[in-house]
Amino acid sequence: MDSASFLARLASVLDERGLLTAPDEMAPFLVDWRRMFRGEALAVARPRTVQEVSAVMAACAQAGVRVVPQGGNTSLAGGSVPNGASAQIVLSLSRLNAIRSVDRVGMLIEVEAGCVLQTAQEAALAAGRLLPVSLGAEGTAQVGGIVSTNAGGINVLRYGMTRQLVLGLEVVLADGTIVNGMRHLRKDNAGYDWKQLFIGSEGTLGIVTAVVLRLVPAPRHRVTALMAVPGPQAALALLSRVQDEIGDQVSAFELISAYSFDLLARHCDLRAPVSEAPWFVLMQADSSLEGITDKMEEVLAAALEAEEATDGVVATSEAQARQLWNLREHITEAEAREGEGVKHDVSAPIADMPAFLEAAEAAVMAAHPGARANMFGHLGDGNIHFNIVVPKGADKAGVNRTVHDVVARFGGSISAEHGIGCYRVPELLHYKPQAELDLMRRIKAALDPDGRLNPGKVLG
Ligand code: FAD
Ligand code: 2HG
Ligand code: ZN
Repeated sequence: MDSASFLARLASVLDERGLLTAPDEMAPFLVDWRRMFRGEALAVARPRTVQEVSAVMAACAQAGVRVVPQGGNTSLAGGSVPNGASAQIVLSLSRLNAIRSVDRVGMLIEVEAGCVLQTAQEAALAAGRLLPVSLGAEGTAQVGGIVSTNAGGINVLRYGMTRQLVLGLEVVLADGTIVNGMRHLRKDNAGYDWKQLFIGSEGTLGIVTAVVLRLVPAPRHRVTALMAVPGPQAALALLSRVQDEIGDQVSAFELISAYSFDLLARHCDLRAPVSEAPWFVLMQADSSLEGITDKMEEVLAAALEAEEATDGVVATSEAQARQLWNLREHITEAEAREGEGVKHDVSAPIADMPAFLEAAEAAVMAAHPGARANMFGHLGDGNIHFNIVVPKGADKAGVNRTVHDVVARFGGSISAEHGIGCYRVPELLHYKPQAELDLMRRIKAALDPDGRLNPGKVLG
C-alpha cells in the first residue's frame, strides 16, 4: 500500500481532527521533552475511542507501518518520539481522555489513557480519595504514559510504583485486537496476570487505552519538612529514625545535593529556607489522624540533637509546604538551563546509597574533568538521579559507562523509574544478563512479531 492510500485509510477511520499530516502541526509530537531526539512520521493519529485505536492499528498492520504511542510526551528517555527512517506514525492518546468513573467505596478510578495525571488526581480528591502517583510532570503526563513507564515519583516509599496501583487494564494489540481487562477486583488469580507485561513496557508490546487504578483514603493531615543534613549517611540515619517513629505514614523522603540548590538559585531564583549544608532532605508524612505534625517535630528535634541534621524547617501551612515541593520539582528545569546534562536514573540497595554516591562521584571526577554531579532523588526508594552536567563536547556515552559501571558494582539498576526509551538502549544491552535479554526478546516476538510497536526502543 502506498503512503497516500494508507493515509486515506487512516483518515477514513478517524474524525476530521483525528489525523495530522501538516509538518507544523506534527512538529511538537516529533521531538522529545529534552529536545535530544527528533524523528519523522507519516502522520499523527489522534483517536477518540478504543474502536478507533483498534482501526488505526489494523490499518498499520495491513500497511506494515510502525507505531509510536505517545501520551504527554514527557519521557526523559526519548521513548515517546519516532526514530529511524522507516514508515512510522505517532499514535497520540490525548483525545481518549475521559474519566469513566470514580468509586469512593471501592476506592478506585476508571480512566482512559489520555487523561492527564493531575486531572485524574483531582477527580479522586473530589471523592475524598488519593491517587498516590505524584511527579513533577503530573500536569502534562498522561495515565497511559504513567502505566506504560511504570512511573515512580515521590510517593513510592509508601504506595509503591504505578504497577502496584493497577487493578485493570484495556489494551489494543499490534494487530488491532482489543483486550478488555478492566476489572474492579482487588483479588484475581484466574490465570496469568497479563496486564503486568504491558505495565512498564514503554509502548513496545501494545497500546494502553484505559486503566483501573487503586485509590487510597485522602489523608486529612500532612506534614512536610526540609532538613539540612551533613551527608547521605546522616540522611539514612534520619530515614531510619523517622520510619521507627512515624512508620508507614512517611510518604516521601527525598535527598537533594547543595549543587541542586545552587542550580535552583541561579536559574529559577528559588532558595532553601534553611542554613547552608552539603545535603538536604525533603520529607513528608500523611495521616488520617491528628497529631502527625507534633510527632514529626518531636522526631526532628531528636534528629537535630543526634546531629543527623543541622537545621530544618517544618511547613506550618499548605502554602509553605507547596513552596518546599516547588523547590524539589524545579530541579530538572534548573539543570536543563545550566547546559548539557547527562542523566542517570539509577538505583542501588538503600543501605549502600552513601557508598555508591561517593564511589560514583569520585569515578566521574577522575575520568571526566570539568563534570559536576547534580544528585537528587528518592533516597527512601534507593533511587537517585545522578545527573552529570558536562562541558560542551564531552564524551557523554563515556560518562554513562563510568556511572553505570559503578551502579553494576553495587548490584543496582541503570533505570529505576524513567525506563529505557532509546536513550538507554546501548546500556541495557551492555548490562542486562543475556538470559534476561533473550526472555524479553521472546515476549516481544510473541506480542509484536513484526517489530512494529515503538521501534528502536527498549531492546533497540
Ligand atoms: P510519554 O512521554 O508520552 O511516553 C512514555 C513512554 O510510554 C513512551 O515509550 C511511549 O511510547 C509510551 N506510551 C505512552 N502512552 C502510551 C499508551 N497509552 N500505550 C502504550 N504506550 C504508551 N518519571 C518518574 O517515573 N518519576 C518522576 O519523578 C518523574 N518526574 C519527572 C519530572 C519531569 C519534569 C519530567 C519532564 C518527567 C518526569 N518523569 C518522571 C518522566 C515522565 O514524566 C514519566 O515517565 C511519565 O510516566 C511519562 O508519561 P507521558 O504521558 O508523558 O508519556
Ligand atoms: C524527579 O525525580 C524526576 O524529579 C526527574 O524523576 C529526574 O530530571 C531528572 O533526572
Ligand atoms: Zn525521579
